[in-house]
Amino acid sequence: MTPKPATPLLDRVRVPADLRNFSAAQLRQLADELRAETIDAVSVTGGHLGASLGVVELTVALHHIFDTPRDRLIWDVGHQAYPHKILTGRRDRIRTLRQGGGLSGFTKRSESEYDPFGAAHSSTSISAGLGMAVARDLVGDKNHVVCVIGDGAMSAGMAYEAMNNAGAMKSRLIVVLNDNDMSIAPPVGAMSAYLSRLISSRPYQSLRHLARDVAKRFPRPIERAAKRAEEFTRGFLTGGTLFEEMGFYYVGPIDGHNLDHLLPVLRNVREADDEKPILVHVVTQKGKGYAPAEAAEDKYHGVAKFNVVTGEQAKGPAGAPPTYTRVFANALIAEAEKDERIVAVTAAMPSGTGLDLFARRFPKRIFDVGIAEQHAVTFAAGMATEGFKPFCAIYSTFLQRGYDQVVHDVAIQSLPVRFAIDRAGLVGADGQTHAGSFDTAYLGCLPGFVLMAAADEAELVRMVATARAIDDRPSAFRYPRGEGLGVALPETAEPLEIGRGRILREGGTVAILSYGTRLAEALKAADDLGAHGLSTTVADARFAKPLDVDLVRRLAREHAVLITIEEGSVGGFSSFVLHQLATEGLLDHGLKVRPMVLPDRFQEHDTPKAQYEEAGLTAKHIVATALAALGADAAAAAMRPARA
Ligand SMILES: Cc1ncc(C[n+]2csc(CCOP(=O)(O)OP(=O)(O)O)c2C)c(N)n1
Repeated sequence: MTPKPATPLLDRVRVPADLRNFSAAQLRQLADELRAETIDAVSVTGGHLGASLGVVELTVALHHIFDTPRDRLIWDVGHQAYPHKILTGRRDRIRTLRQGGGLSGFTKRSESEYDPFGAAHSSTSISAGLGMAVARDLVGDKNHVVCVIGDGAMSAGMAYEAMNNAGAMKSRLIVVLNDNDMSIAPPVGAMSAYLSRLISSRPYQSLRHLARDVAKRFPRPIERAAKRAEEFTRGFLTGGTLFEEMGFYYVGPIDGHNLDHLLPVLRNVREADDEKPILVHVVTQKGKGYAPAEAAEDKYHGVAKFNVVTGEQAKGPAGAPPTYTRVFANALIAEAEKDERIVAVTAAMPSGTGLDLFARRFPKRIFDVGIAEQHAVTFAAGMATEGFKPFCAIYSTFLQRGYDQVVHDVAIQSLPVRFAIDRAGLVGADGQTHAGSFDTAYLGCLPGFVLMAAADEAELVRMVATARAIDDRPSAFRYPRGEGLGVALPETAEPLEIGRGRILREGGTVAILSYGTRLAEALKAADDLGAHGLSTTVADARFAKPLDVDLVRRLAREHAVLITIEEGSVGGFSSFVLHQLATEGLLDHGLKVRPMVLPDRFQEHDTPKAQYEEAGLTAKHIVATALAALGADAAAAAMRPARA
């Protein structure tokens, strides 16, 4: 074990007020200690290390200059907020990050008054900050609002909507653009290219220039500025940036690891009382100060537990089955070999969705559109109108952002966009904000959609083939985070018959109709119920839409209890089954239907196992549901022969 780093100054900081009187030299040392503490903590918990290391100095500077929590500090995404958490009263729990019962991996209002806005999905900070600034103005308060947003997050529409609005408002707002020239993967798009040009055309300004530049712009320190202006060379050019055209004062670029630059600039920005938003362009390095992170291709965006000395990350068990993500990617590549009209679309998640593998094989047929799910969906719709077969791979949780585009641009026009919905269901350590709970509900209500859920990785392969074949309407298939079950994959992927489920086990009393990943638990439950003498049918619906109504009818007519189970919210598969049963009058004759869905609350982060337990979606819960439905007497009677 590596000895824990000595942290004499950090030990003195319980809340940011404790560092406000530190000298510049002390702040520099504090930053070093904070970096060491962050590395040490994340080596134990895993998490978003790279982004946090890139903002260590910025975090120290912001809390030194601004009066948090009265001044509002909003971290976009919130994945870079570990140093912020350490400085804001949460150091004692920092080694519980992302663990059950521990700190969230993102900012969260319920966790601390220093987190004025919760996040995890990107590009919300300027909107939220502007709302706070305008609210402040309405009540006549004077506090500052500071939003820190990454260059990757700047690729999303929301950021522009907010800047467009902010630039036209007479409200004081400070936006710190944390430009590390990285998203999770290298950033894409014209804005990214623009920022690179901006940086290369404006070398870091000297401290004297920065001070003058800032002073010159803001009326409040106008006298000082006037005095200073004489000290500086004439003809210094400022302005003309895109941000200025949008109504912001632009300050920068500034070396975000140099406190000697950050502190005076932020101090000046704080003093400016102009009724106008300010954008401070700060250049940082993702993974800064930890060699393995700096050297990693993704700058250690998200890591497992790791050895601090070697940087080696903990690996999963050897010989583990491939992840669903990888199975999807390989299946899509196989389909694309056969069909040159297949193209793939990702919204800044090439590695997360497995499409980096597709990109290696078909570099011209993959489109990374940036963190821009709305655009990704409509872009895919546009390609579909031209006869291409777009597979739009987006996590369930992030597709929420593109919902109107799914409805208006894809579904109403019945365009054959294929949605590959990764991370469907509970996701473990990333918690509430990343859980893929709602896609079946929010897509299932749309006319014409074909919806599938994979029960295992072999099913996923077939669903990719099925989606390719569906060329007259939109389709989606959902699959979970993590590894498959280890089942053999089909040599050739046969498309499924649309709207047909399958029966895996025939029984008499109880029917379990599973949609997606809980099928293995349903089979286990059937074994257990068998041991109780209850003969159980297990079926895999495969499709939520169109629903296999023949299968539903049969299960309803031939069993006393029908349990549906899915890894999704109410309003999804079970609701469609219940709707069908009610419509056909199949509930009128004593059938006991028990829908098992995710609980009607946002579940906290934890291990997946603990989350399933809490959700009540395990074999044990299915058995208990069946027995309770049958009633104590019936269940006891059913159990008797098993014991005899
Ligand atoms: C709407 C949405 N889509 C995708 C993601 C996944 N995601 C998390 S962080 C990240 C990259 C953010 O890049 P940047 O803003 O530059 O911050 P950095 O990690 O470089 O500090 C992405 C794509 C997300 N959080 N939200």
